[in-house]
Amino acid sequence: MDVDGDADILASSSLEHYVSILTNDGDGGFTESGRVPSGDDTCNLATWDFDNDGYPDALVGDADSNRVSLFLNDHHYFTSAAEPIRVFRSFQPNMFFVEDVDRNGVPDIVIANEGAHTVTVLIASAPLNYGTEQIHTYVTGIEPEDVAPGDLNNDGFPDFVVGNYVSADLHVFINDRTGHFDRHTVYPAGRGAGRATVGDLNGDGFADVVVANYEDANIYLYFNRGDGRLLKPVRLRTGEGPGFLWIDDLDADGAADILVTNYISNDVYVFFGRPPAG
Ligand SMILES: [Ca+2]
Ligand SMILES: [Ca+2]
Ligand SMILES: [Ca+2]
Ligand SMILES: [Ca+2]
Repeated sequence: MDVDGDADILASSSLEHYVSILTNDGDGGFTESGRVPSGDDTCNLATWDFDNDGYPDALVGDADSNRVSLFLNDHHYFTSAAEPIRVFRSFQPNMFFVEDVDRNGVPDIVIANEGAHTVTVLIASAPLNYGTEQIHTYVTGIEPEDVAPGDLNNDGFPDFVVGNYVSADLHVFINDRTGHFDRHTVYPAGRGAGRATVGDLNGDGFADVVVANYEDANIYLYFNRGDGRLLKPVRLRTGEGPGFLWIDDLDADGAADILVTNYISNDVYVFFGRPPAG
């Protein structure tokens, strides 16, 4: 948030109606240095430098007021940025991400509308210019909870995956290289399929997908066939209520690992990948 090279944090407080900006002191400590107004039910936030001034800006979703709001960084930790400069309508927004989906050099926004069973793709023609003619809506499964980007077919254009909680499936939307996503494939998932994330689990250069099945207490690993299509999933048991997922090489042995946060059993599982032979 203050472009000093250290990782900063945005922490949301639904009860207090703001999102705290916690800046890294450089020695592992964090100081609250700003607050972005939010709503009654902050669902997600994302940062990106939308106006190219070198300072990350904040996109804040509020499921209660059905809005996703864009706040510009005023270089003083948002202290004077009380009003969003753009508000995007949604119906119970859940997760969203920022990515340049049409590769025109300008960031676009993709929002999962949990209450509308759709995903909205907002394409900007120029910085901050999200025109109404460039809003595209795609039907998902029932209650899309998460939407996550990744290039599934290695064509250089971001695709995205959607975890649908009630229909218990995974939708994979492939980019047609113009930022449109008219093609999608549905894969069965478990009960309460919610959080989904994309990463290369087996190091073959193709992005794989992990879905957390909240009510089944497991995760599904879908390996990429090498053409953007996914294989039948591998199941791994987790704690109760798996939610947040993270793919990274946590033990630095060259193989991707999976971290899962279990909301009901209140613990964290880490599945370590097998390092490449030799
Ligand atoms: Ca900025
Ligand atoms: Ca773009
Ligand atoms: Ca792609
Ligand atoms: Ca792979």
